[in-house]
Amino acid sequence: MRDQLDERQIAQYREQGFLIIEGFLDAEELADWRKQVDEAVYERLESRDQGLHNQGDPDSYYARVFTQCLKLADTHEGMHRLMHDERLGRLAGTLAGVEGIRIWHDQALIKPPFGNPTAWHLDNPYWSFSSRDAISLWVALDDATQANGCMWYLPGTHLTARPDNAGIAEDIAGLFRIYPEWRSIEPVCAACPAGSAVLHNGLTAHGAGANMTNRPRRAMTCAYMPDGSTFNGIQNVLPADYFATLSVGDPLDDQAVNPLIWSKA
Ligand SMILES: O=C(O)CCC(=O)C(=O)O
Ligand SMILES: [Fe+2]
Repeated sequence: MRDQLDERQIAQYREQGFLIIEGFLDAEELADWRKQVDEAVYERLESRDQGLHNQGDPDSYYARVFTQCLKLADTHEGMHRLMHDERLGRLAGTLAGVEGIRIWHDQALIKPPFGNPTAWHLDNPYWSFSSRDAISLWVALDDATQANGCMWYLPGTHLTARPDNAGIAEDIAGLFRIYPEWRSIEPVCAACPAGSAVLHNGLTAHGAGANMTNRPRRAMTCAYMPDGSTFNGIQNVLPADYFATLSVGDPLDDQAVNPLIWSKA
């Protein structure tokens, strides 16, 4: 795993709000990630539990943006091993410049053959904590190309983003009605070979194109919360029984729900 960062990469991440690391996984690691993700996604979609995936109505527009399976580390041993790797936490924490990293949620995002584009959006405003230092890891399990729906970023938007967001809806450009000043920023394509990692700040505007090919575009992602983050009142993926115990301002430090996978100290 190419998890060592140099100063240039850290500076680039802080300035642009995203960073591509090609060759992040070696061939053996990539084969392992593909196997665990394929298995965990298959299991999740087969299970009777309709929560934590978006394929309830597989013909809906959103189900055709990607097959989304959340929190696979909670139900699949191989995914638990991959997602709890301290090296991922250190990488995310070093880029974000924070003292500790907790998992917010992992999610497999598989854009199906001929899949819809992923509308421009921000991530952090969906979540149950508000932080300018949230960070996500997006690992390409297939070559991510302009043909099959690679990620695109609006560099620097993490510095001016507000809590306002647009949903991942049919209107790919809804975000630009909220942030018209971002229309003049040139989008950057994050095409990358399988095994690459792309990291982005939870407030960096991003989206992905349609999949024009007849093969899936698989990605495994994990969203991270800086240790010390507090509850903002939004439920998002918090379990209902835990959510019911929380008041705004409480630290989100439950090890079972948001495991600390790396700490600087
Ligand atoms: O994979 C995609 O199409 C979108 C990914 C995304 O929005 C994310 O990882 O935050
Ligand atoms: Fe996103």
